[in-house]
Amino acid sequence: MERTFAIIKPDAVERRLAGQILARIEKAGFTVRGMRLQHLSQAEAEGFYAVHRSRPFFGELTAFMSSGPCVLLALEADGAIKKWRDTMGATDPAKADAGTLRKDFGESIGRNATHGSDAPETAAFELGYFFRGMELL
Ligand code: 3AN
Repeated sequence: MERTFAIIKPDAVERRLAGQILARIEKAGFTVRGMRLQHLSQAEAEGFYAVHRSRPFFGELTAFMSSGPCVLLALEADGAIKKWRDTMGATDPAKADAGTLRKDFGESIGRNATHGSDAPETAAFELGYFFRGMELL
């Protein structure tokens, strides 16, 4: 079993899509091991996305991610990291495959409904950034 870190982003929470996305997560076979509603500060979003600091969209990205509450999730499944990336679809909803979350719920490359760790090292960093060990059940 593997764990990955996921976010239901502020655009999706604001549009009241969190319940539908959680239902899709459970239907896909993930076990939720940690979950919290949190409104990130700009500094917390900047720390989370530190690897993207030099990208031109860093300011826009961190402003958006701190614009409203999001749902933070620890998800478990066999091959959870790839499985969750596949469930989300491509970063740009316009390029995402039919049936993926970003295709169905994303509005744009920035407001794309969900986040998922892209590798074991990032999953470990991201899970540890937002969850203490005793919060993961
Ligand atoms: P992914 O989240 O699929 O791994 P990355 O690593 O390319 O995608 O992008 C990191 C974050 O930055 C994503 N959450 C995405 O929504 C956002 N992002 C990527 N490209 C842009 C862009 N051109 N404008 C605004 N936000 C972007």
